[in-house]
Amino acid sequence: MGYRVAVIGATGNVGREMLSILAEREFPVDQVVALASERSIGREVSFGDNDILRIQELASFDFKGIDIVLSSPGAKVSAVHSPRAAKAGAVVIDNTSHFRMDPDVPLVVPEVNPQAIAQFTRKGIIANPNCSTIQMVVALKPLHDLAKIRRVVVSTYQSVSGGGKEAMDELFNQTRAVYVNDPIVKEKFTKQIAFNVIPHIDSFMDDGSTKEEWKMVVETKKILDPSIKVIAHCVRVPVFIGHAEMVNIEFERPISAGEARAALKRAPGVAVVDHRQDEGYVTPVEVAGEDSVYVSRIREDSTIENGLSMWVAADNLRKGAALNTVQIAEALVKGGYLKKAA
Ligand code: 2RA
Repeated sequence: MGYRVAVIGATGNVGREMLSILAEREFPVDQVVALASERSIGREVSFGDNDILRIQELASFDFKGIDIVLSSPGAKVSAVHSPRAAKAGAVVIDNTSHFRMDPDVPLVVPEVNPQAIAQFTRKGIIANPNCSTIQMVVALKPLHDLAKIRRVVVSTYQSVSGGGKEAMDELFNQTRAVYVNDPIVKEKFTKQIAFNVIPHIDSFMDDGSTKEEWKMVVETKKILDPSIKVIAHCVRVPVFIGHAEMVNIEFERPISAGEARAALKRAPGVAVVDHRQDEGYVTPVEVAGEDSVYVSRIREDSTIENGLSMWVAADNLRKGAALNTVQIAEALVKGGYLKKAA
């Protein structure tokens, strides 16, 4: 016997991945409901290899009797429906930016701050961090435990799937257009994304940073340690799935590349592939479909005291989104936080 689970945004990139990971990891379910907006009604999505779920309308869905909600629609939709589901008695794991910085909502990466899960009782909601933050903090945590991080400078190389299905289509269509000499059509991205890179993800803030960059700063502080200083540079690249990050770290005490490599090898959720030779590192194309956060190119930075650099790559739809939400659900079950399955 298992739990009754609802997935909000079930037709999106992350929603479909949530359904597939729930099935793949054999999450104990009695019933799975796939919810989306009115325009998706009648569509079907797969749950595992054998089950097909018909999309139900989110707006009119009654959450009574649902134990867990995994939610990944737009932030405005979550703002309305996640509290509605929590009020009906479900525990909501929300993948939008809406609740992440709410002091009464824990922001959780199970390998980093599992203890925060217990705070879900305040609002019945747990927030899933932004994809680029998740993979970075999984790799930073074992290093912070080793030598206390003072400052992080991160540059991201983010795939278009982070922007949704339309963004993936735009990369595909523009790439094709370049080859057949058709006009480049821009809808989702502000500049051409095919054969280009764009230093702009999400809206601009007053200080000149983008919201994506701001998220990496404030979320890292909330999850890992408020004393860590972070500056982020977030860049969209013409890759379909898999985000990569070049992370430069300043510690309180010296730490060798060897010590860092050993700590990362022991860390949960991390895979180290770091051979100083051709192919001795991992790229986004290779991490698509994988669960781990891959760390490569670990080296000391002699330009600052106690400095280290590393390359971090992960599947943004899995560990950066759907997998992390399912892992939170698993932690809720393991921690005895949910009503015992009937
Ligand atoms: C992106 N951060 O890659 C988003 C997805 N959560 O655009």
